[in-house]
Amino acid sequence: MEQQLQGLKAEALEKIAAAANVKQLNEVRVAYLGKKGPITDLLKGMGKLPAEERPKMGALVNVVREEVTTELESRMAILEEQATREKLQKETIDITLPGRPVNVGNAHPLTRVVEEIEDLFLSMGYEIAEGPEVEKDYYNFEALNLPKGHPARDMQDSFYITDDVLLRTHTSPVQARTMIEKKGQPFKIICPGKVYRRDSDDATHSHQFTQIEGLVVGEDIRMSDLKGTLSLFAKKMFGDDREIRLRPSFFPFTEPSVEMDISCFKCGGEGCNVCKKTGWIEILGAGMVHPNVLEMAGYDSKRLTGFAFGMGPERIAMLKYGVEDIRHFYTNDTRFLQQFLRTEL
Ligand code: FA5
Repeated sequence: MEQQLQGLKAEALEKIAAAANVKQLNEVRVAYLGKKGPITDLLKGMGKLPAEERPKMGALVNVVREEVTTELESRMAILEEQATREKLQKETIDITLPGRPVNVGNAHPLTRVVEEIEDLFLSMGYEIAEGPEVEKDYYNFEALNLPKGHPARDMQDSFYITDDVLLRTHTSPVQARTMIEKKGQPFKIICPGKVYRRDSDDATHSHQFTQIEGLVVGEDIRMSDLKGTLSLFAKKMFGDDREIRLRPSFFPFTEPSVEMDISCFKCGGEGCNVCKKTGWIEILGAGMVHPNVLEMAGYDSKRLTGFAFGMGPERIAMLKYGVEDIRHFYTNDTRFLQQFLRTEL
């Protein structure tokens, strides 16, 4: 039996040395040391030996088993290291390969313009107000001094839902809503939002677009306050060199009413294709709040006055970034939108 044991040991050690990889070595382990292996068999067969031989043989089997195990473990360490090395070699990264571009989302250019304008007015103590896009005729027109049948309604043809409900044609209804909510108290708000008109779509007109309304009501609010505020706005959006010009205009809800132009940022006022050779670009409508509008919303127009303005961020974004067609903002063409990823706006 001792001879058989030594034979087994030699055989096992030979196979361990010959194992070329972890898998083969594990097969050797199972074959020689496993429950059904020959060494276990020998241990099981000990019962058949004479009692005096058992301790000697038992010790011998254990020594052989330990020797085989130790040899197996050290071979295993070598093979495992070899396997890791081979794997690493196979997995080397070619750092000269160009990386795959990752698509990074970004705020829409219109959102950026609106947020920039919001930031400016928030820094001057304005609050941001909101109003419904599906609006009552009363707030969209009547409360703004545009009774039914008023000819100025034609300038803002609307989408009617019923005779008295429509998609708002401008953000000005938020003027009336806010005044009613503020119950005769002074305040400063801007209101960005979507508006709708039955305009035919072209390069500068859309049936749905964005507006930002501004309204300040308080004691002793004057036209010079409006002019100063708008001048600051123009410089912030278009650069310190910009001048503004107020031209007389007409809105039923403001008196006097003006339209504001900025000096052309491309030619500086000399005349070019952007400003249609006039040196000026129209930006927004504004004026002093009409006393009727104040009174209808419960304000004492003798004590408090106000100014209001309404602008189209699309037009501002078009001027700021040189976008030649308003429809680019709505078609979600990534080739258009991606230009705003790369540019530091
Ligand atoms: C108004 O809507 C007034 N509510 C503005 C106002 C507010 C005046 C407060 C006085 C006091 P207007 O119709 O001009 O005014 O429109 C204002 C701006 O909206 C325009 O200067 C333009 O920038 C933009 N706009 C008007 N129609 C369209 C359109 N179809 N597509 C894109 N932008 C438009």
